[in-house]
Amino acid sequence: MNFQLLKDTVSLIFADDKGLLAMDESNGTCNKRFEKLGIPQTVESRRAYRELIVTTPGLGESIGGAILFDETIRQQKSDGTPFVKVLIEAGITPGIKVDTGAKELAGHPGEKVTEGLDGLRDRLQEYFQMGARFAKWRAVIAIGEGLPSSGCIEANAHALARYAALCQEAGLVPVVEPEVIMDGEHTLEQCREVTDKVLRTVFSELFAQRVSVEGMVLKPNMVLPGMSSGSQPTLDQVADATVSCFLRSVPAAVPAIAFLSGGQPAESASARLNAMNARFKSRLPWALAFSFARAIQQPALEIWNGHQANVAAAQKALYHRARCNQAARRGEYSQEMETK
Ligand code: 5MM
Repeated sequence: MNFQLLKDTVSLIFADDKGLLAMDESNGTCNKRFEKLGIPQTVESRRAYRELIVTTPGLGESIGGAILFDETIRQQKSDGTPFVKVLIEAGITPGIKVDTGAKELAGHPGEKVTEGLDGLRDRLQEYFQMGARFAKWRAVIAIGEGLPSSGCIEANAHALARYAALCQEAGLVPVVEPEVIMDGEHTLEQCREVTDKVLRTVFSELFAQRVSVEGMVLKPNMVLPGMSSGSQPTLDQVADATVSCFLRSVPAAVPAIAFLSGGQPAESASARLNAMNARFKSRLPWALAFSFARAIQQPALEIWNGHQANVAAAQKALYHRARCNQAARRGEYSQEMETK
């Protein structure tokens, strides 16, 4: 394992309070987002949209790494320049989603396990040669009546750890994403309990598989009540619950925590990350950063709406959200940034 390379990659990605842009939607998810807006669900539409993202002027000021999907890492701009080259020239490290999706977990109705370990060692070597320097794997944990089960948490944690060990062997930083999803009526406290249990199990498996936690990134959910709970916690309540949960369950040796947004409105995701950094940054062992997909992309996608004429306006929106989240890393984000 080239431990120095892993550490250097993490430092590079999160330097200057930058974060990650998740643009690793599988074709199914990308098509669903296009369908809602009436955008054609074709390879060319997906390529054109990804070209819009990677060519956004100034994106590298606040985005240190971009997570790509297998289709995207092989694509080029309309002039033939590979996306990977465009990103590297913009100062953005390319990464790759390597799981093959969450599938029904046998014997556990309503629960899923993420697959993709078969052949992973060879795929990682290929992605490294293509220029990727980090990889991502997402596990999905649902809260509900009797859920999550220990079987689901353990199966997902074990797979995350096996994936992370293979990544480090290949020189890729593993971005370990155990997502406790926001669907449901659960309370903030229930989310905190489940997130705590999931993180403890994940780190126990990571240590068992000899993953070097200094050379990884954790990509977790924020601690939030379920979307159907009707509860609207304050920024301070979210910041307190999330940070106190992580202080108990995430080793201090982990260099960075980069949150997913999970379907929160874009401005809420920025404001909540900001509240955590404004209140606790100087006392935390790890950097608190972002790895948002929807909370960075959604406004830009809606403006673009499949039309070439809207590209520049969409890029401005993307740049703006990325800057807001960089400010949130510094605890300097404010509502004024949205109205200026
Ligand atoms: C981009 O969405 C990723 C999942 O894609 P598929 O379900 O299509 O495979 C997802 O892993 C994403 O990286 C994270 O969940 C963060 O996205 P959000 O939108 O929650 O910030």
